[in-house]
Amino acid sequence: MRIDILTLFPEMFGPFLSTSIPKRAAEKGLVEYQLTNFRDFATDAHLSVDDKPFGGGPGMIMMCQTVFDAVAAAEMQGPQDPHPRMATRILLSPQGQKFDQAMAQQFATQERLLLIAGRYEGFDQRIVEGLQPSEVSIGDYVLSGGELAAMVVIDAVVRLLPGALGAEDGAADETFADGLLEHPQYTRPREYRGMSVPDVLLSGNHAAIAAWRLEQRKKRTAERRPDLWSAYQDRQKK
Ligand code: 6GU
Repeated sequence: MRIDILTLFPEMFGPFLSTSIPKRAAEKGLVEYQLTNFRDFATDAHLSVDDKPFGGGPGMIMMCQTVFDAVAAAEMQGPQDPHPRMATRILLSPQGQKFDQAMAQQFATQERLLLIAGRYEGFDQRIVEGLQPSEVSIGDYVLSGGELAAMVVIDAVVRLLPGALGAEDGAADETFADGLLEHPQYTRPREYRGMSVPDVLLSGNHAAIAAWRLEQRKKRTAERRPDLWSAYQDRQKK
């Protein structure tokens, strides 16, 4: 997979892409990252990438030309094969569809992703019309820009690429793969400040452990996430 990231702040991505699983996936050749700065495509003396909204209002709007040119330049780069020239384009925006595990799984099947992270009050609507990206939000709160959202999407996607997770990282059948939250986990010591590890986990009885864990997952999901719990129950009925 090739992932292009378009941003005004490429320096935000350095530590993220060179740490842990995103880094190891690149080292294993599963993914290649390419950063592009919109500013490099500015054409005026001030290197403008934004302008005031028509009709008035607060804040500044990402303008068309730098974004269209940056996308065209990024998609021209990179090997044609196996990467198709046009990427699956993702524009990070609070107006987007809410990101979830199913979306991460769909993106993980693509050869080429291109993430557009903006600052300011948003994008000129003709960017959305002209580039036809998937508009993605990571939740109902306001960030100062799309960069953190882009990192969230990249992290969730890259760990799904076959071979990205070592055995010690656990498999992809964790929370949300089957729609239940995770069960509680314990490690040494067996007792800490008067708190003990549940006996069943020390029993060596694998069937009993699996049954306990499933019960815990259901209990947690029912208590904490009624939305996930009803969806799970609906699926069990089918
Ligand atoms: Cl994708 N961008 C911004 N600026 N804020 C957000 C977001 C994205 N998702 C949630 N909040």
